[in-house]
Amino acid sequence: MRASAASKAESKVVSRMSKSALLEFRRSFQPIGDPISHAEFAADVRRGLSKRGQKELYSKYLYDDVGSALFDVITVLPEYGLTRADSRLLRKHAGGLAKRLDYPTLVVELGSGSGSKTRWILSAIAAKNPVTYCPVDVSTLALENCWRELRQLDSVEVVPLAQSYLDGLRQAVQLRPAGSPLLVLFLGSTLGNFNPERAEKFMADVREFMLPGDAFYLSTDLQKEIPRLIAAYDDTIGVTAAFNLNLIARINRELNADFDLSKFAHEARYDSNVNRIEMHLRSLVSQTVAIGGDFKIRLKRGETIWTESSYKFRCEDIAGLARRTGFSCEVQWVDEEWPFAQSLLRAV
Ligand code: AVJ
Repeated sequence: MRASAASKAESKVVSRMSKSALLEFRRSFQPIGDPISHAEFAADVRRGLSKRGQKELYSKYLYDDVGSALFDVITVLPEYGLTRADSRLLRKHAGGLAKRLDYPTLVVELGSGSGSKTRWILSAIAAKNPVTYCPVDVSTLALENCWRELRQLDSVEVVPLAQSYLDGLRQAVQLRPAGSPLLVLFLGSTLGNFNPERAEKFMADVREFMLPGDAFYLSTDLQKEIPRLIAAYDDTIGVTAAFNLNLIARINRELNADFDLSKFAHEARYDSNVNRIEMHLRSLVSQTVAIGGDFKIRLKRGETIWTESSYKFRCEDIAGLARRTGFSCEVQWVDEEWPFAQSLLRAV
């Protein structure tokens, strides 16, 4: 079947661990993996900032420890309805979901962050069966918070993976007991950070690691009134601005750059042709920035660096995406207060 891509990807794993070795990590916080190399970060920053047209930085780099902590603050802002909608839906449907999926013994969460939403589904499963939970995240601080929080649940074994999504998933599926179902969680509408082609490729890649009957539980933010969306990404006390600016502060810290943060402004805009929020950092003056001693970029006054896209979906978009990537959409739930969907996709 779909083994070719999976085994090709497999060869990239540097250190593979046996199941018993993996489970040994449970006593102290010792995440497996090393998410992003310094060299890769440096190369991506150079490439993105030397583009001749729109300059660009990958949104995954927003989430160092500082960025992840700022994102945790964003999730409790009144303007940012996504996380509360996600939690409400999970809380409401956790019991039904656990039962429908027949109490999976392995739950993998891609981009767990501090894992606060996941408590509901894990405890619903663990009430019936012991479960291994593998949170995958590039922020070790977020992972540690997640581990500390969720390891307290009875019958839940937490195995934190500090890796990119697909590397983490590849590692995690090795823990699946033969013949038992797998649940993969991708919450928070993180799929919306990928452009449509990448989102589809990502879903197909995830599918490669799954078997027919396994479940993929996906959260996505839905299209809604534009002013509401803009407010969610440009809050009045400036937390999202700090979250965005932290990206260039991180480049200063880690790549020895000299971005002057006071010469940049956070900007959130909505492109209604493609239904996405974009975050940018706008250069307030004409300026030159040095990165790491041997690399300089010039920014015109008013020019922007594009730092994130957050696509907004319709329910039927998700069902279509599922169908094209080897899943069927079994149920969909939508929050009443903040249009937001959770979809249960079944690997076919
Ligand atoms: C964590 C990716 C879901 O796109 O809404 C929040 C990140 N960016 N505010 C999103 C984010 C600005 C967030 N996700």
